Amino acid sequence: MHYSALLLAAFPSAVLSAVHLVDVGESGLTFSPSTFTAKKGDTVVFHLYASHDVAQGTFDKPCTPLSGGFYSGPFSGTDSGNKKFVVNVTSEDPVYFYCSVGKHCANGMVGGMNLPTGDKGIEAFAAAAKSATSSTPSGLSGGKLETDQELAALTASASASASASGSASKSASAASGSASPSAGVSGSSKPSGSAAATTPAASGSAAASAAPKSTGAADALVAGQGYGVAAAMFGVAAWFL
Ligand SMILES: [Cu+2]
Repeated sequence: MHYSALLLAAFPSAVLSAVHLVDVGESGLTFSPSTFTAKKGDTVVFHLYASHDVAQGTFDKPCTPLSGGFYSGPFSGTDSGNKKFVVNVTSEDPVYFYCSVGKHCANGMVGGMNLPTGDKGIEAFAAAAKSATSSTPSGLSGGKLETDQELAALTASASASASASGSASKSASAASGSASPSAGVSGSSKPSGSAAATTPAASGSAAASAAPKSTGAADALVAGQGYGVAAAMFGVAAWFL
């Protein structure tokens, strides 16, 4: 079960964007989930486990990085796996990704977002990867590494600037519209506060969800919208991990 799907089910009316959590190598050579559907404006959080990484590839060259695509950087550069690689979804085109470590890709450590079924689907991608040699991108790109603490701070700042400006979903759509649609994702990860908190009390409860307890989050989800909700949701989702 996808945490974001869980949250969407719990708060259907308030949620306009979602956070998709993907475990990278938590139990063997897998992305979990290996495929998922995401909408423009959503956020993908790759939770890295030792000693894996995640790189955006292409169907035609399964274990080779896509030029301009995302890469988490090597696991050794991610604070012993405490960090999470956060990627913004800027189009709904198919995105293929793989682990660039050793022969993980050839051995099935591949995944995808918004993949079609059939001959460009995940099974076909994994099959094509079997005979491929992995190459690793040169360095982190297309997203940001965040600790849990940074993600919590991000949630709090989103709610704070939302209550200061009062205008909201505009900046979320502007941010997601500015990225290259071909890569499907962008590296501009820090949301500059786009929640439309309706009352000062609402921003207070959003900030509460950043703390390691989840009780205040429901109020924040109801009161907010747009990216602020995604950020508030992240506070909740992170807590489940
Ligand atoms: Cu791996």
